[in-house]
Amino acid sequence: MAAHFEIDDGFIAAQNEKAKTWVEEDYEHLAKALRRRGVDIEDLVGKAQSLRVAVPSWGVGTGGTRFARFPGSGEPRGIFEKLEDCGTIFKLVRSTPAVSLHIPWDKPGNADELLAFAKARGLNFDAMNSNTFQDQTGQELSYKFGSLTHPDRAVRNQAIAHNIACIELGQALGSKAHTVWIGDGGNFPGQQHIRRTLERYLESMREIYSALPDDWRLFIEHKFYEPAFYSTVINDWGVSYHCARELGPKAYCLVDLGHHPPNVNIEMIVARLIQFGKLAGFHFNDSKYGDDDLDSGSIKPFQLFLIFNELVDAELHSVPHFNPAYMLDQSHNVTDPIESLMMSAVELARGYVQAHLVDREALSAAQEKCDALMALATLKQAFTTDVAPILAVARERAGGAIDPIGSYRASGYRQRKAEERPAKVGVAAGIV
Ligand code: RM4
Ligand code: MN
Ligand code: MN
Repeated sequence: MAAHFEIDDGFIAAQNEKAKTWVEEDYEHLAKALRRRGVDIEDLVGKAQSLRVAVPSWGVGTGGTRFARFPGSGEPRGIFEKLEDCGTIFKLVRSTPAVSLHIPWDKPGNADELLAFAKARGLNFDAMNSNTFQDQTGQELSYKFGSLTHPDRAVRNQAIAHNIACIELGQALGSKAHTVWIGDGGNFPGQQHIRRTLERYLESMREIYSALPDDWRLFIEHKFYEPAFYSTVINDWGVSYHCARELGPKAYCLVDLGHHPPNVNIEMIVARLIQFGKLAGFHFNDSKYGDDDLDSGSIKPFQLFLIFNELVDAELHSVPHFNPAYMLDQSHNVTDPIESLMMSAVELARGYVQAHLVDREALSAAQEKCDALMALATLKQAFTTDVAPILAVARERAGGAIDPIGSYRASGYRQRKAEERPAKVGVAAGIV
């Protein structure tokens, strides 16, 4: 592959130089304010630097809706170009060294070559994702009426084999987890036998589970509707939890924020899964109506904070089996995906740092005294603290950008990619 444009570290440092004065001023001011609250700002910088968020390979392409997709210029045309963009995000925000692959969308011709390409950019591979919600060219049997739960055993076998192949590829790439999300479900009442489909799911998943290496985890992702509009087989966290328990200790429940009906209390679900030792991790995004796949923190930032509040509480209490994997799962239909993913990674770090700011003694005291107002006020104090200087300093010290989006725009990356990557006719990157 010919040399492709990359943002160099010197450019980021020069951009940072321009912003340094305000960052230092704001950082000092915040350090003083936090000191009054008994908080050492340096601890929070350390926390911000410790948060790791994986980027979905499919998120760097422009997404679309069932109505249309409006391609962006210079978008990646294959897995190597997707990794280039992931490398750029990582360079600027420093919290996203891992990439999650979707198979067969990202199936490499040669796994070693892909691994070397990723390594050269400081990237590694997070959870693998299988795709049995779509038919591929040349595929023998159709998933139109289901995959792991299809009435025909031959279709189920094909879907099982695909999942096992994903795990094998993941082993070659150094991944340690496999995520299964199926589109299986019904569009009409009566279309599917509700209990039987779940029995078939478990039977199929047992085979996949048995192909899992010892140090791997299997993530079950639930979703209450779509593409099936009446019922889905793994419709909510309760079903997911049941299946994870049935399968065994390597199976966990993954929470995609957009996979719940509007107004569901997601932080409650998170707390319960933590309590039961079965939280796999997250597909972060935000939503207003359904699986909108909007940017994290764009619609309900307080909800994002409340989720992190549960996560930090579990971290501080060293809850057994608590080892959540964080990933973004978003569809960028009208923004530059690189900008959205960077902003979202920053939003997660913001929620995480703010959750570390919660005065847990005060919160606990308010809870014990049944002081509802003070409990909320304690959370609000953390949530309303502007931690932007902490996040900026954390990035800068790690070699990233004080202002990731400003620096990205100033670098002209997208324009350069538009020249390097003339659009392919009919390219189908992004979420369908
Ligand atoms: C699904 C689900 C999966 C993702 C696909 C593309 O709604 O969120 O995690 O892999 O979309
Ligand atoms: Mn998801
Ligand atoms: Mn989804």
